[in-house]
Amino acid sequence: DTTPVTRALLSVSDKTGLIEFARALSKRGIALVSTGGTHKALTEAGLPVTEVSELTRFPEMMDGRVKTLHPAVHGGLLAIRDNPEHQAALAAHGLQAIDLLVVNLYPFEATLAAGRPFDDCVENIDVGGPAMIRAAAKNHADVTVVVDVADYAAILGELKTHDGGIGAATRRRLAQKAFSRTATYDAAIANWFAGEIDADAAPAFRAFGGSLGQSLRYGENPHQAAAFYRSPGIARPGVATARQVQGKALSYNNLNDTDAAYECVAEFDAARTSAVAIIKHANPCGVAEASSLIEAYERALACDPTSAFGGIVALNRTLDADAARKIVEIFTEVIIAPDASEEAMAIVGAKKNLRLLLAGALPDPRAAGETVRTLAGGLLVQGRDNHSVDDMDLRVVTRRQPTPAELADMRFAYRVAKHVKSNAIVYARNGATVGIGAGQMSRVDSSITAARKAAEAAERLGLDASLAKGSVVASDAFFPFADGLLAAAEAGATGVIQPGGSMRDDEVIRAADEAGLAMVFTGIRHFRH
Ligand code: 93A
Repeated sequence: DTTPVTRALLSVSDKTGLIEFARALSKRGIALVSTGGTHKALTEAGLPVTEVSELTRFPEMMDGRVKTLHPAVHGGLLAIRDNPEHQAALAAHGLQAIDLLVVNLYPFEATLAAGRPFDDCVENIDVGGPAMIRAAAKNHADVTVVVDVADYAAILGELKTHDGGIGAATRRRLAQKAFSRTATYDAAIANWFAGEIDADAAPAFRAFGGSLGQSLRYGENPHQAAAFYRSPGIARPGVATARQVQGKALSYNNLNDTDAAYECVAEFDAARTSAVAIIKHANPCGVAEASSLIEAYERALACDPTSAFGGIVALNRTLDADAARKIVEIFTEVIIAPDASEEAMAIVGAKKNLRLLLAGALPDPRAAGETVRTLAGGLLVQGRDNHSVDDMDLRVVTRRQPTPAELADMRFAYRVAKHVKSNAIVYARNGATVGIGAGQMSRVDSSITAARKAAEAAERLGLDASLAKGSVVASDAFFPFADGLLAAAEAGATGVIQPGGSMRDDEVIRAADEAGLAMVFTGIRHFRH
C-alpha cells in the first residue's frame, strides 16, 4: 500500500528547510513544480523546477491571489489513480497527477500576532493553499500532503525505506494533520473576524490573539460587557476545554472561579489521593484530601460551610455517586472534575441548574505557560507559577524537627496557599484546611482571619478547642516580623511552612524556637494577586 511519488508541488511561505528537502526529492528523480516565490528560491539553489503557471498556462495574477486555483493543479491532486475516467480526464486535458503536495500557508496567525492592521491580516488569508491542502488530503489514498516543515525529514526517510513511495498509514496521518491545520487556520481567521466586528470584545481579542469561546451575558458586574476567549494552541485540561454536561450557561465569575478551583485541586496527584477544593470569589474556602472523594468533600466543607454556599466544587478524580449525593445537598454553582460516573451524573442531573463540567483530565501544575492581565494601556505577562512544593528544597530552620504528620500537613497547606490570594495564610490539619485567610493587605490580618475561621469551625462542630490546635500554618510569603508567626502559635499551630528570606529571619526563627514550633523554609514564594 505504498504509492510512488513522481511529481511534487511545493508552495510554501515559510521556506525553512525547503532547499534541502527539494534537493533530496529532486535527487530521487521526483519532478518539482512550484509557485512564484518558492520557484524563485529553488531555481536560485540550482534545482530543476517547473513554475506552476506553466502547468496552468495562466500567469499568477492579482498579486498572487490567483496562482494555483486551477484545474491543472486541482485535477492533478484530486484524480483517483485507479479510476479510468479520472485518468482519461487528465489525459484529455493534458494534465498530470501530483503525488506529493508541500504547502505551508500565508502566515495569517503571525500577522495577527504581530498586531498588523486589518488589511494586512486580510491579505494574509490564504485561499489557494488551503484549497490544495484539502484536495490532497481528501485524495490521501493517492496523494501525500505535507503542511509542516517538521515532517520533511520523515518523508525523506520513508521515500528511502519504501523505495520512492509513501505508505498508506503515513498518508492518512498526514491527511488528518492537514485537515487539522486548515481547521485551525480558518478558526483563527473566523475568531479574529468575530473580534473585529464585536466592538466590546475586540480589544481583548486583539490583545490576546485568542479565539472567541463564548459571549457572556456580562462580566464581573451586570454593567460590564464580557466574553471568554480560548488561547490558540493551548490544550490545558480545564475550564476552557471542559465539556459542560448540564446546567445553566456559565457566567464570567463562574468561569473565573471554576478555573481557580480546578487549578487548585490539580495540585493533588489523583494517583495518590482524593482531593476536593471549594472556591468562592476565586479563593479556596475549603480544601481537603482523603481516601475517598466524599470524605474529602465533607472535610473541605467543614472548613467554612457558610462561605461554601454557592461555591464551586472541584474534584481531582472521577466524581462518584457518594460524593455527588453529598455535594448536591447544598447550593453549589459549578462542579468540575476530570470525569463522572453514570450514577453521579444522574444524581447531579436532578439539579437542573447546577453546572457539571468534565475536563477529561487534570492539568499539570508543573507545566509551563503564561498568565496575562491588562493594565491601563498595556499587558502584564508572566510565566505560570508552576512550582510544586514536592520539588522544593524544604529546610527545617528550627531546633524542633517537624513530625512526619506535621510535614505532610505543611506540604498540604503550602499546596493550598499557592492558590489563595495574597496575603495568604492557611491552617491545615490531617490533610484538610481548617482556616484560610486571604487577600488581606497585612499578613497579620490574614493570620487573624484564618485563626478566627478555625475557631468558628470548631464552635460549629461543638469542639472546645479551635481547629487550629495541633495544625500547621502556611504563609505564601515570608513573615516579615515575628508577630504573625506568634499569632499562629497562639491560635494553636505547632508547625510553620513559609518561604523564608526576610531580613529578620533570625528573629522569626528565634521566636519560633521559643514557642516550640517546627518551621520549614521552602525558598519559593507563592504570591498570587
Ligand atoms: O493568494 S492565494 O490564496 N492564491 C493561490 O492561488 C495560492 N496558491 C498558493 N495563495 C496561494 N498559495 C500560497 O502561496 C501557498 O499556500 C503558500 O503559502 C504561498 C507560496 O507562495 P510563493 O511560492 O509565491 O512564495
